[in-house]
Amino acid sequence: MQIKLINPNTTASMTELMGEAARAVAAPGSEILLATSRSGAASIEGHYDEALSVLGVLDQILEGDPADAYVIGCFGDPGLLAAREATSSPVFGIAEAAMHAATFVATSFSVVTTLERTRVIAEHLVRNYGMQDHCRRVRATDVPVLELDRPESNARAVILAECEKALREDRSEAIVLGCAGMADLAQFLERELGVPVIDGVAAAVKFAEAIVGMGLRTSKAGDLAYPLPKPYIGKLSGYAPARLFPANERQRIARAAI
Ligand code: 2AL
Repeated sequence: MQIKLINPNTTASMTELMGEAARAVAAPGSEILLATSRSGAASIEGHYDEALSVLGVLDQILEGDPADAYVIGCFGDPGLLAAREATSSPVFGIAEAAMHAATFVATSFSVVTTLERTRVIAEHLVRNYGMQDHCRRVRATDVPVLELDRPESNARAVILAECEKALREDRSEAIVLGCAGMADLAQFLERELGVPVIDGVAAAVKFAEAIVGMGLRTSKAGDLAYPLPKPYIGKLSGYAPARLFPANERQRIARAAI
């Protein structure tokens, strides 16, 4: 199966880092296709960055042959529900996947994320995903996303110290990593901390394999149906559902018939 891993930020080295984490856990029959957004911010660290990243994510879903599943590799899960509308292939956000994975191996977890200003984004997701009973706290480290990508930075030590505080002060039993750029830290942190440390990229890939393996697709019976055809104007006229979705669906039907 083909799983397309989309980095909603435009930093290609971060896509490669996520790709390594994805391929390390992927089953032999899974092909991980890497895609870096071609529009938007170098790193996503706030509501504005995040809102503007959604078009780049949708571009990656709408172009080319459909993948069997998509993973949105940013902890804000930008555009997750819009992406689920745009395709019937299952779409996974790394925050949603990581939080669900954590509940299978611990009754409580803490999220350790990047900047203080992004903490509220993760807190909103905790509520949206009904994880309030499991997530003890979302902790910020004030490590900027692009620092995670610099080998000489002290990000690793700062994140480890915050995880240790989480276990001590929150009494959490697992850590959810709150940024795709932390994907390469999971094993190191797990060794140091002695509790499950969940990277959402790996979790999302494994959930994708499971859901596709079960033959499940996104329901088109309700709010996740293809967007209603209507005119869009201005810069976004090319995104008009009337233009995109009939063609997209024909492509899918043709592919399914092969
Ligand atoms: C992220 C992430 O995963 N990628 C990015 O650019 N920003 N999330 C975060 N909390 O900083």
